[in-house]
Amino acid sequence: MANNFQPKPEHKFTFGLWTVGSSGRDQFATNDPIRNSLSPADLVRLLGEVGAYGVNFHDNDLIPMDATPAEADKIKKEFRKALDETGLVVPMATTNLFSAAIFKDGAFTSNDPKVRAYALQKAMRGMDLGAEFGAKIYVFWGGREGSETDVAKSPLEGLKHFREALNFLGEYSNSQGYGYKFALEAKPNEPRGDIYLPTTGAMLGFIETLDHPEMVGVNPELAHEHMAGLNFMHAVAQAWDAGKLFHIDLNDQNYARFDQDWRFGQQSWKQSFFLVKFLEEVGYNGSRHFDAHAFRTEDYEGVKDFARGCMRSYLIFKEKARLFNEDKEIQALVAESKAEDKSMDKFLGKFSAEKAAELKAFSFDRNAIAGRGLKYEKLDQMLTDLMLGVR
Ligand code: GLT
Ligand code: MN
Ligand code: MN
Repeated sequence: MANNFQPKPEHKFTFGLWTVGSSGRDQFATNDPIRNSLSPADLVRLLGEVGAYGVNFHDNDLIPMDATPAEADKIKKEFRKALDETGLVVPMATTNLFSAAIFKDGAFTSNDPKVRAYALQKAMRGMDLGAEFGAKIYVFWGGREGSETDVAKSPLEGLKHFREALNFLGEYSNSQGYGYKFALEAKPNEPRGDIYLPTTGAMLGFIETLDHPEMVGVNPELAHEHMAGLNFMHAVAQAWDAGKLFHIDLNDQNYARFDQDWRFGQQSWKQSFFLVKFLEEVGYNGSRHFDAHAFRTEDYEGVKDFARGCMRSYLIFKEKARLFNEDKEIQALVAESKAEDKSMDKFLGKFSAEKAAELKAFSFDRNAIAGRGLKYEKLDQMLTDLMLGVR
């Protein structure tokens, strides 16, 4: 039977409450929302209907900031009921450390110790809430951790404070027995002029300076690396290589724009193909989280189209990757381009003094090696043909 690209729980497709719950409001709009807010429980039902596996949330996506304890209890009960009804799970939770006015100049990296302490308090409470619903991954996206001007804020101090906060919260997680893995999400700018630790690569370097680097990894987002003009799959590969790919935010984005958070697969077909191929080949086993929004042209039927589209595109790329790997002509060219040649084995790999001496004495035909065509043009066009359905 033809692949019908239906999402199944084993695909681990998840969405944030803030993604399908987006009202379509933007900076240029009047206050009237395009889509009326749905309750967290109704958003879970919507996700159940389209076939998602899980739902993630910020503390305040679930419980509004000023809710009374009684209101919070009611929301939690309804949310739990919707999870039970639909079978959805909550693999990840996070704290909103960017919307409230108090975070105007940062949360963990604010110069103001009261703000830093408040941010820690909010993060601990958010971790309690996530743990209540079984979350095992805790994301930190520091949207306000940065500056527009460096006149009075030091990036060095910022890093020190960010490190202190993560060390504190790591100990908190352990002291409560939550067993969280932290996933740090980078973004180069927006809402700040510059955000500290702007790329996944920067995060990976920073993690090694923490007290418990083993519990901290990354949550790379396609749109954020594309904003920085980078190759997302390469960033993800580096995270994987470091054993740090704890979570991933899939969406889409034109290069060199502000954060667009589009439906996965909308724009960057080829990059997304290589990404999915990579994730499937290495056996990434975490959530495929869609951190994206439906266009503001849409009603809730359009939101469902958006969510289904994210998952469908992922499964199409996965199928195309399978076809790419099973295509004999393509694979013959891939093998040819790699120029497998055992004769160099004696020179490569681990250092030894003999190896080095022998290699230094060896004579290479540099022009002959350089003159070999690699057939990437042919292969790449074959991929285009495959993607566009004419192969
Ligand atoms: C916000 C941001 C995302 C982050 C979310 C987690 S919130 O929508 O744009 O990239 O992943 O805090
Ligand atoms: Mn984004
Ligand atoms: Mn994100």
